[in-house]
Amino acid sequence: MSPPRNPSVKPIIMKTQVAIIGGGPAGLLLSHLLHQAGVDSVVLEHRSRAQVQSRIRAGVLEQGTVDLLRRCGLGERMDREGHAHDGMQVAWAGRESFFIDVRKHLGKRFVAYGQTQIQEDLHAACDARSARVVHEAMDVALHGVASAHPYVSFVHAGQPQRLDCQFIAGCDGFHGVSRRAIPASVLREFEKVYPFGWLGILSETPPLPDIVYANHPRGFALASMRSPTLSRYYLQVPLDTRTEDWPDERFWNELKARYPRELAERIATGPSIEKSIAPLRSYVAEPMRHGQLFLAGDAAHIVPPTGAKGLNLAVSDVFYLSRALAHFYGTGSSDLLDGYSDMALRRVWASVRTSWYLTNLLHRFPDSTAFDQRAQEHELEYLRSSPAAQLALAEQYAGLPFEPVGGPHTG
Ligand code: FAS
Ligand code: PHB
Repeated sequence: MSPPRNPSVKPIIMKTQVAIIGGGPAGLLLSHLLHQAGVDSVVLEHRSRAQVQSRIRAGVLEQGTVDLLRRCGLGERMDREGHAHDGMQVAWAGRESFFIDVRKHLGKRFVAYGQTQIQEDLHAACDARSARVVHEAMDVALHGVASAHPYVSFVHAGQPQRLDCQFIAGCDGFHGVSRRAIPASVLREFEKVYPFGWLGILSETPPLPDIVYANHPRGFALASMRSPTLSRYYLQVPLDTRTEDWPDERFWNELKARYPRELAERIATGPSIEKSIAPLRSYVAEPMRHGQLFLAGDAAHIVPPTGAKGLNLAVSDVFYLSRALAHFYGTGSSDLLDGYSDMALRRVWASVRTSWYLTNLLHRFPDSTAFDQRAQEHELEYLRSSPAAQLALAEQYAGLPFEPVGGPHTG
């Protein structure tokens, strides 16, 4: 909570072309891309830089994300420390696992490189260009988003401030304030809450060579990594689970129980250095634009992490939005801005569907019937045995190409 304000104190006025709310991956990447296009922005983040940096979240980057980070000069450490994968393993009901070879099917790869590292790289890029990022910006409020002169008010170090701008980018995540600036009469919301969460740990142990998804009668499990010496594992747990009920030994025993023996025996155990629980939900807000306000990333949509899409969707939103804003400032035309929401939502819904499909395929639902169980097993058997089914999943998992300026059908 910000310190009490003196109402007689006049706010300090700042000016920019684009006000960005939120200094997570979406906000800082947008700021970076706009800077490269010669567009000025100011980022308002309500947490400290250290708090933002301390988050442990996503870990898998689609080919499109990898290519974009390289193109905009943010790929050097990712290429040095990231781990490129040709595909992922799926293990189910203790049977031998099978490999979905994304590279064979599509000639694409995906890279395991943590969101934490991306955040560090984005912060370093901000420092290198003396970007205007205000951390601990409190009481952020949007004003006049449907007018020609929108602005953002906030308090920093007890001092009221006002940021005059032409556009506002809402990159402040699911719990941010930007989405709430869209009138309820305009906003359409779509939500699906899953009856379980993921208990995740980070351990300084050598990971399995592949990312391995497991569907087991005891529940879903996932083996991933952050580096050759840093493993990331997840277990499906009931929604009322508490981390304190899961000491490391219990976690490791349960994780091994959900994998086939030949994989379980290769899981290196050790003390956890981070342990947290994330609920699973699908959420989409439409439209992703209202007046001069544009939503990007988790501010507009949430996907269950099963498909490793959340961070990648934030990147594609920001790519489309930065391209549209650069086009406006370069030509005066707002046609790409007018098309932003529809273009971003086409990709959002494709990822929401893929994440929903994988969540239903790989998790055990408390209320599933014997019929549901059989259908799930035969879907898994179809995926194991059908190259066409694997190609369809690989295409979505590796990420569809970003749409060109004219939209999906101008090839
Ligand atoms: P973020 O939430 O990352 O960033 C929003 C920023 O806005 C934050 O820094 C916040 O402090 C700030 N903010 C909020 N309200 C504000 C206000 N009023 N004023 C100013 N600033 C404000 N995705 C995957 O692909 N794989 C995963 O395994 C995975 N695991 C996840 C685990 C958790 C616990 C969570 C919450 C998400 C996970 N995600 C995962 C999704 C995650 O990676 C997001 O997709 C990604 O962080 C999206 O980035 P942003 O849109 O920038 O939102
Ligand atoms: C991760 O490494 O955190 C990760 C990998 C794959 C997923 C989700 C998360 O589907």
